[in-house]
Amino acid sequence: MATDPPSDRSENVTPPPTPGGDGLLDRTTEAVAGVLNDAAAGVGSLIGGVAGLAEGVAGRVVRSVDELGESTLRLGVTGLARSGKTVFTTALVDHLLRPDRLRGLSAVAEGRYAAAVLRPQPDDDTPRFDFEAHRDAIAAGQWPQPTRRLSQLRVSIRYAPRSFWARRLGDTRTLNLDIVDYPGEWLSDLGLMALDYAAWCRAVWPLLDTGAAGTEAWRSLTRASDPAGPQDEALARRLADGFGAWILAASPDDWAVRRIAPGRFHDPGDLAGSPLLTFAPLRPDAGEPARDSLWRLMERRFDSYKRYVHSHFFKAQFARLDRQIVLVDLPGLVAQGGEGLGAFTALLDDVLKCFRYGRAPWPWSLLGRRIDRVVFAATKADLVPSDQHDRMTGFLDALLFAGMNRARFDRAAVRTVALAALRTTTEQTVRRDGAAHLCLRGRPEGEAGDVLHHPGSFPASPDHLGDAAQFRPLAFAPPAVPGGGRALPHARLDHALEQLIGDALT
Ligand SMILES: Nc1nc2c(ncn2[C@@H]2O[C@H](COP(=O)(O)OP(=O)(O)OP(=O)(O)O)[C@@H](O)[C@H]2O)c(=O)[nH]1
Ligand SMILES: [Mg+2]
Repeated sequence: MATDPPSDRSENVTPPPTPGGDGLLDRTTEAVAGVLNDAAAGVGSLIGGVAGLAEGVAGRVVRSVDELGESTLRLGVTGLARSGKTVFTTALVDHLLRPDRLRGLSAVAEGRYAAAVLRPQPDDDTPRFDFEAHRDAIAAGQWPQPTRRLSQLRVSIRYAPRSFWARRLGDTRTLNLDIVDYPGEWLSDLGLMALDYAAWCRAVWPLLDTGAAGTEAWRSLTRASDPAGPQDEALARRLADGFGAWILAASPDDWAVRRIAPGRFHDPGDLAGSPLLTFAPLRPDAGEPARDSLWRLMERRFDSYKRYVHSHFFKAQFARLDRQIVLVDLPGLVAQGGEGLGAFTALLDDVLKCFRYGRAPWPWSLLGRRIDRVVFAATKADLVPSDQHDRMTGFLDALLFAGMNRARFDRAAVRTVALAALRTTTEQTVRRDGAAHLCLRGRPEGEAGDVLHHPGSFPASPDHLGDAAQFRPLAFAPPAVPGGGRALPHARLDHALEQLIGDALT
């Protein structure tokens, strides 16, 4: 509904920031029109350029059927830290349990979706996804705590098949959907799998010049350590601890470091202090060090680490996934100015290689070729007015162009979508100076009341990141839980779900 522009006294309007302005507090409404016009102009050409990219051709339903006649599908949910995995998984399960907002899922739209329940998960050695605790946090108006480990939950869905005759015979079926939430950082180990210790050291070495303040001592120690020296455990420990601190001190968008960082150094969990994580890079030009050298000790542990992540994660979990959603916090990435985007894209490209069909090169071929549907989702789309959502997907399409093209060639269905697992804002059209502007209304985190806000213009493509100074999203708190047992608000979560599991419910 169109409304008159609110006055500064009666409403808290946040128009888009202007370069050089004071960002969120800048109330220059003319800037709204300029930025929106710019958005409209850029988006058409971009969408034209990427149309059809995400077309998938996989038609086969990958699922196993057990002795009860129930089928099972394993869905992986991943993304880098804070990309929205826990909120997405919580919202997804909540919607499956009360599907009144899942009209984009064909089984719901066609009246074939009966009900879903939570059931014990199949893998006793995997932590359970704590759905109830995360749902309670959201209901209390808070975001869930960070997680950083793999967890799993089984949702069993009862549905009627699409076939007319099966329905006439009263046939209903059960799909066990096993959702596996795991840190995207672990996928950076895929790159490691292809390297031996010497090649890894050569990849890390040029990055030693860049490093956050406080890591100089470790960098000097690393440069000074003699690879041919004795197997000194205390030195190995100091080098490994310093290496871990260097990784953690790297800027969150230093994707070059993230790519070569062994995934478990980010969050060692049970592996903290174990020999598996007591390795670090050494000078890669040391020739052929002796068997009892520091180099050989590090090399052995590097190999043990690779074996561990291969058997405990890639083989035990990753290779068993049928479908995958990768969450990307695009508003966050763009708001940070997109620094390091090249290496981030390379990481996403590595992720896409894992899902390749056909001629997957080693080490990806070791992982099996099970996944045939991948959705890359630009999350937190509720922080961007919906008239700019095409820009978000266009941006993601452009980032993934090469990888998606290759995956499509290899007959995997790869899609991109802009979604909000939990919509924290509603939209309101504000008219000013004869122009209509779509603004967001929501409660900023830590504040009591709602504000009306415009985040500015989302850049039309990675090439337009220079314009990103004009984009400033606001962090909103979770919305109040709707009454009457209704499901939480979302944006396009049902469309992503249809891409991921729609065919398994037919
Ligand atoms: N507006 C909005 N914010 C979201 C949404 N999903 C996540 N967020 C924000 O992103 C933060 C991280 O979300 P999580 O779901 O905890 O992210 P994660 O990927 O599980 O993070 P780790 O467990 O730390 O790896 C939340 O605390 C929210 O601030 C969403 O749908 N909309
Ligand atoms: Mg989490």
